[in-house]
Amino acid sequence: MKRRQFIKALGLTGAALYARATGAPDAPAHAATAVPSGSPKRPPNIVYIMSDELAYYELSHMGNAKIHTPRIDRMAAEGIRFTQALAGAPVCAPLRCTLMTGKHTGHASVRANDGGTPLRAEEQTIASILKEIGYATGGFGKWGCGGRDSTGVPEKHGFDVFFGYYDQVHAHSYYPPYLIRNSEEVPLPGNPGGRSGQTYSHYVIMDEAMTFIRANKDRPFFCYLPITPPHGMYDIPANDPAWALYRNDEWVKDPDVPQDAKNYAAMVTMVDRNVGQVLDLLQELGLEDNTIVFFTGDNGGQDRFRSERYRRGYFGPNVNPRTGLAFRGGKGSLYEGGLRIPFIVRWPGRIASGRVSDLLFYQPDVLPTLAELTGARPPAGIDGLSILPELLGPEATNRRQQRHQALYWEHRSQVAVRMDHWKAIQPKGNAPWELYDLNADPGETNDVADSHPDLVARLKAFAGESHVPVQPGTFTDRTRHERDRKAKWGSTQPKPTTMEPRSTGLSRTASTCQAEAGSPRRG
Ligand SMILES: [Ca+2]
Repeated sequence: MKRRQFIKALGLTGAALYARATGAPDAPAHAATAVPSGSPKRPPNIVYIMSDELAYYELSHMGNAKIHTPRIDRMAAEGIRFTQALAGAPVCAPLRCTLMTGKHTGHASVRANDGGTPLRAEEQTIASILKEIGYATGGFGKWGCGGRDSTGVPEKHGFDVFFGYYDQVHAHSYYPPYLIRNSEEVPLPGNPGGRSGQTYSHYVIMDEAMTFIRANKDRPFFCYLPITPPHGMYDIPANDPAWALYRNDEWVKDPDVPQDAKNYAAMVTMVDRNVGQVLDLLQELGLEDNTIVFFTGDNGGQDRFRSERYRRGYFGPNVNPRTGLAFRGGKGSLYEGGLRIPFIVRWPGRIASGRVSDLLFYQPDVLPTLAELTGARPPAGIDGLSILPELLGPEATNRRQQRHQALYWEHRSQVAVRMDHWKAIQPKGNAPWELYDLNADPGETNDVADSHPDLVARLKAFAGESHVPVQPGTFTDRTRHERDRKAKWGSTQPKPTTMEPRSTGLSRTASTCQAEAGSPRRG
């Protein structure tokens, strides 16, 4: 009997075998279907890179003519790219909650985007279920599911280590006086907060992530990278290698283009380099074939750097550069512009290269996917569905891909339901429900609710069943959380009324200091 058949016969996943070998808790019997083809020496490592705000059409392979993303383009060519991956919420904190817990926003404990609302103490996360079966678990970047001294801190939700920002307002600055590691402050030398300093926080965060991967190369690990670039403030060092890719670009030399827009593009290219660093490290360590790597955005794109000429933003985050077709809305909206995200997965030998999938799914589906992949036990009562059959193929998973009956979102006074190609949305409280056929009308311009009253009634009923009143976690003391929020501008300094633009080494003429960058939308 081949090893693969043997594993199947035992009904064990690689993680279960690993767990038995190490004395970690056994994987549950229900999780017996997910043995990837081949014979893994151990359950796969998982790297989940989530770039804050990077939009669906801001990648070169999606046709963006201004932004350079060679490594992400290559990753997409080597793996699978999804065209209908959706955020679980249109802003940072709630979507992180849906991602971590597998619940949609009608059940999530974090629905406010205030930066510190916590998960409840008993809630399980991707990290906690993987830790149970012996994974090393590390998070690096922006948490957003509970400030310090709350029930939501990452080290109480399965992370061996979480390094970066707990609070989203803290995360607006790349030069804060400190970052956080497992609720303790780690000083960053020479940083006053705001838009300049001596220690660029993102470099430190990426270094920690790479160190984590190296340190855990001999055991299964989950490396969660909810990195903050290109979220504003739009700052990147003048000597970052990303600028080299823009040296010959005419638009970067144009003094009429806001400096922040140039910085934004360079930040995306820095993220692109980071993706390459991770993939190169996995190759160097011989882990490529046993590591599944995700690269994704967090919420839908915001139409940044708008002008008379660029009404949907300078980089057109929600506009298909090849067709001109635009998603309606953007970050913060439950129209497609707020939800559509890039989503690429690469796993050499397990995921066929060059695939493009139109599977409709959203961030709550990631937890059950990783549970099925590893044999971890998903919590009861989640809303997500595993997409592992779509990723690995039905033969590797012994089952066909299930589809959602419907997907659900709520955000502030907006509510939306997606069923196959139909999208019902109530854009604000007490407004009439609208209905769009996304196959015929991906831009959501033609409300057909009046023609389909029965369908609207069904989707409204689904929305009604999907919502329960929010129950967030709690703080024992908000002092340190409030300190983190002030650290955006330095822990002792008041918020300045004007800002100095940062130079980039390429153009010193544009001094636009946009209100958007000064007080970025939360999350
Ligand atoms: Ca975001």
